[in-house]
Order: sequence, then C-alpha cells, then structure tokens
Amino acid sequence: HRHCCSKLQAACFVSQPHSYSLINGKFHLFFDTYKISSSRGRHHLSFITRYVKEGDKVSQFDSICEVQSDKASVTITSRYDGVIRKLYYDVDSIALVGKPLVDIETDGGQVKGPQEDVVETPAVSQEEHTHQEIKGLKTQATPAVRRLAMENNIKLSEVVGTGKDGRILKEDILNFIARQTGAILPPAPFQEIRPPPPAAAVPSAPAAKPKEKMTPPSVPTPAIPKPVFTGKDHTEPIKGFQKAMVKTMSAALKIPHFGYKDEVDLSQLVRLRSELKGLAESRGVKLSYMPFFIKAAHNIGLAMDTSQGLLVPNVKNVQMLSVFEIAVELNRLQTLGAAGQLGTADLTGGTFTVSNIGSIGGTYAKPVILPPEVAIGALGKIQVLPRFNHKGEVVKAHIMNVSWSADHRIIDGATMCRFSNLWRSYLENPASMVLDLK
Ligand code: CO6
Repeated sequence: HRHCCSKLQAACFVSQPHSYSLINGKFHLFFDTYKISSSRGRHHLSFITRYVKEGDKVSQFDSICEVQSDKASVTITSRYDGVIRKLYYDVDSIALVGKPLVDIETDGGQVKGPQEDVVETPAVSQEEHTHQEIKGLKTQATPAVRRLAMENNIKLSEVVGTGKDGRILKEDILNFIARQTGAILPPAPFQEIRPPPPAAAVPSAPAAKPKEKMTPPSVPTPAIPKPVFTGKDHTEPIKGFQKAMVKTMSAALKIPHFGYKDEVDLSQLVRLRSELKGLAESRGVKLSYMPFFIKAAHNIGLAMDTSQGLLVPNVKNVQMLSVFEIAVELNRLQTLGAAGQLGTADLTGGTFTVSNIGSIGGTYAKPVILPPEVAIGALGKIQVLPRFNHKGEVVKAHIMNVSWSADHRIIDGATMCRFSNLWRSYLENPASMVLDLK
C-alpha cells in the first residue's frame, strides 16, 4: 500500500509578526510579514496573481495573492484588518521559500507577541498520506469560518474541508454557497485556439432558405476572441503545473509499463444513467458516467482537463460513498478545477487514476502512470456499435474501450486482467453494484 500513497510535497505558508513601532506616539502598530516556507525542500514557488496593491485596505479573509507550487495553488488570505504596505513579488515572478511575501500594517490592539501561525496546508509526510482519511463527522475550522458558516445557515458537517487534515477554510464555505446558489466561480482567464468544427458538425442551411437561422435565438453566442498571429516564435518558461508535468512524467517513464485493453458494453448503464440523471439534476448535481466508473473501482484519482492543464485530483474513500455522493464530489472537484483552486488535499493521496479521455474523444490510449501510483485506465468515448446478444442476434450496443497501464514491477498481467473483468462486470450489470453499495 505504501506504493499507493503520494509523495507530493506541499508548500506551507507561515506568518510571523515582524516588528513593532509607535506612530504619532499613539498607536502600537506591527507589520505582519507573511513568509513562505516549505519543510520538504521546495525552494521556490510561482507568484501568479495578486489581488491587492500597496496601500490597499484589507479585512480578515480578503484574498491577497495566489501562489503556486509544482502541484497546488493556494490563495493567501489576510488574517488581519490592515493596510498592505509592501508586496515583495510581481505577478508571474518566482517567490523564494523562506523570504517575506507581503507586509500588512495592522492596529496595535491586535498585538499579541511573536507567534507562528500556519495559514495553509503544511507539508504532509508520506506516511500521513498513506493513512489519509476523510475525517467524517469531526470538523475543524477557525472561529471566523464558523461564524461565516453560521451567518449563512450552513452546517459545517456538510462542507468538505480542503485545508490541512480536512480543515474547513473560508474558500470552502464560499464554494459551498456558490454551489447552493448555482453561482459559477470565475475560471482563470485563458484563451484557447480552437480548430474550426468539422464540416459534418456544422448545420448546413437548406439551399432554398439561405438566410434562415439554424440556432435557436435564446442560445447566446459567446464572443470568441480572434487569435493574433505575429509570425514570431517566442520562448515560454516552463513553470508551475507544467514544470511538475515535466518532472512527474520523466519519473513515470522509469516505470516499466504494460498495457491491457478491453471493451465494455455499457448499454444497461446508459439506460440506468438516463433514468437517474433527472433525479440527480433535481438535487442540483450533474450525474455523468464518471461516478459509476469510479464507484466500480476503488479509491480513485481522475485526470481532469483544467484551465491550468492536466490535474489529477482524487475522490477519497470511494468505498464509503454512494454513486450520488461521488457525483457531488466530482462536481465539487470540477468547479475547483475550472477556477484553478484545487488544493493539496484534493491532489494528493490517490491510489490509481481513471482518465476519461472519451469525454473529449478517442477510443484507445496508452496512459502514463502517475507515480507513485501503480495503474491508470484511459476510457474511450462511448460509441453505439453492433454486437451479438446471447441469442446470437445483432443488437445495438453502447461500447466503451478501456486501456489500462500498470506497473509491471508490482502488478502482473493476470492480476490486471482479473481486476478489469470485475470492474467491467459491475459496469455491464450495474444492478450488481447495488449489492455491494454502501
Ligand atoms: N463517452 C461518451 N460520452 C461521455 C464520455 C464518454 N467516455 N464521458 C463523458 N461523456 C459525456 C457525459 O456523460 C456528459 O454528457 P451529458 O451528461 O449527457 O451532458 C458530457 O460527455 C460531458 O461530460 P463532462 O466532461 O462534463 O463530465 P465527466 O464526469 O464525464 O468528466 C472530467 C469529467 C473531469 C473527467 C472531464 O471533464 C475531463 O476533464 N476529461 C478529460 C480528462 C483528460 O484530459 N484525460 C487525459 C489525461 S492524459 O491519460 C492521458 C495518456 C492520456 C490518454
């Protein structure tokens, strides 16, 4: 099991009162300097966004800036009411571990003497990840976060904390409110150059009525910015998540991979999901096929195409969750992924990964294991294809291909094959899953 735990090194951000002074002989002020530190050898972090400028007034919990390590991005929030006196880094510069990040000037009434206060998730040891568990009923949150929850009539037991040991952060409460009210968190700004749609996908107007509109007028047409081609090459530094991808995938290729591929007949699951989809929607949750794919396996990471690139958050303790609860968790991870807010807790502790490449397209793949995990499955798109039923008749079937890669140092072909058969049998006979559901 040790092989399954994550070695991910999380950066931790600590703050320490910096200095005291007397202004106009009246107020004690102190400068609160956020210092960046990492207990596991990470030496620099990208400073990616700043939400304040020098001279700005900030209140407790206001976002100050976002810092990104190889694997996680963290929003640093103020723990005091005060004024931003100095920001040490520009956007996109590299913040150095152990050096100050920001100075906040606060009123003297808050002076308590030097102390160290952990703001974000500290580094978690390999062993701790091995035994990482959702803490269930026990909730951890600061008094201010509890007050925020109380003011919004939110039970803390219903919020999944993304802080250290499942601690509930202010962002978790805000995300919870956003989900309840249907508000959409702003995705990180990015511009994608999309290829033109294939000719077959473009609805062609009949020749006799060339001016007739094919799209319903109620559908708003998004303004797609035209890409500008300068004709010049330029060099892009590889940093943040991309840098992590270079490292992780180079390490991954040291693993002797073997591949195993099969097809799964999802016809019954397609029917079942269409029956349950509306019900889940009436409870405010999107139910795709992924919760079934995840439930049929175990404690699972999932490859996610996010605005920041490929990330692999994971759904923890799948064995204790219903399909609906997995869908809720998946919706939460997708919202955080789209907003570039996936935290260390969500990105570490997975055992193996499923990668639903079929939601974009494609049938087969050769997926690369994410170390220190031991296997990964790439899922192709569900296609309607002719197959024989048990009477030898040709029937319409919903077929999906799965391509597994496993670490041949730990798993042999027969083991992978038996696992795949069991996973496939759950999905081909979804009713059989009900027997084992908790
Ligand atoms: N076939 C057909 N239709 C699909 C499939 C497949 N496999 N998967 C999803 N869908 C449908 C899905 O049911 C939704 O339809 P409706 O519910 O009827 O509206 C729709 O497509 C959109 O699904 P969505 O993507 O929103 O949700 P889903 O839960 O299926 O997937 C996700 C969530 C986070 C996995 C996905 O959004 C995503 O990011 N996919 C890309 C993952 C990726 O980039 N993998 C590549 C990693 S690198 O492994 C790698 C080596 C290579 C292969």
